[in-house]
Amino acid sequence: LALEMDLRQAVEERQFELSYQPIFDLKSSKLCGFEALLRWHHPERGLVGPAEFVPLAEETRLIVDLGEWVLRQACMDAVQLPGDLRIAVNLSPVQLIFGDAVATVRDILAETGLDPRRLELEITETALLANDNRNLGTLRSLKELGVRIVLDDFGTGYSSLSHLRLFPLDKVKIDRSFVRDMTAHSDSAAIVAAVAALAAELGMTTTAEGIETQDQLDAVDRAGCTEAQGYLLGKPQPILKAVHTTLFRR
Ligand code: G
Ligand code: G
Ligand code: MN
Ligand code: NA
Repeated sequence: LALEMDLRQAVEERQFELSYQPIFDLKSSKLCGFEALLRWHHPERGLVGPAEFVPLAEETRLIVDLGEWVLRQACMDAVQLPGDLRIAVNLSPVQLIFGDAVATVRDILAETGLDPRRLELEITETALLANDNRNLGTLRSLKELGVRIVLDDFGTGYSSLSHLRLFPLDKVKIDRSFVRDMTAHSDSAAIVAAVAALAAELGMTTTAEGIETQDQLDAVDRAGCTEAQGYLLGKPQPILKAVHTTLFRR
């Protein structure tokens, strides 16, 4: 309850910040863009990660307001970046169900002038399970705005291959648990290669998450993934730092 009150106040006082983690194209080794990751500067606890407060923000639906702030801030930051770079924003299923996601995204794109093709919305499979038909309609309307829809954390939880053809997805992010095991277990390598091939066959690209070693980077490249993200390639950082450390490496 104390945390809930803190969180309400934090949303009002905007005690949040976005961290940006770079995402690279595997073939060209070029920077594709950044994923925006939410951080809370708690007045007493210091920096708090989303795992500690996003579930509560979802329960209390504070995530609707907070998520709108994230989207606006990320789009404002994105327009400052070179025009070929994309920005990925995580959307909670609660935003899809209880927020007016389509109107919010449309308004923020208009407000910031960001080219919709540069915005990627990351959703998890929970969002596809909950309220199937309505969320399918919402995703279709979002796509009509010109943004890209990305399925996050694929392979965990309630993954279903049918989601890949049922929902209008542009990209699949392969969960880091598979990447972690790839170099030790050929099973995981086979799964990643199969998902990458299936996604490509269905007209989607793939991002391998959680790349921490050069061996893992080589393995996801061999497996045919399109993009890679992880501590080896760049940690989440404030926008200016993220841009400076990655743009100069391009
Ligand atoms: O950055 P970190 O590894 O702590 O993120 C942990 C989890 O929080 C990830 O699953 C990530 O998708 C989620 N997350 C990060 N930022 C946001 C956000 O802005 N909104 C939502 N809904 N989830 C986020
Ligand atoms: O679920 P989502 O993919 O949105 O989660 C992103 C989270 O993963 C971020 O909180 C980020 O801090 C974390 N992350 C990013 N790269 C790595 C990595 O190489 N290893 C691990 N363990 N976590 C990572
Ligand atoms: Mn994500
Ligand atoms: Na993920």
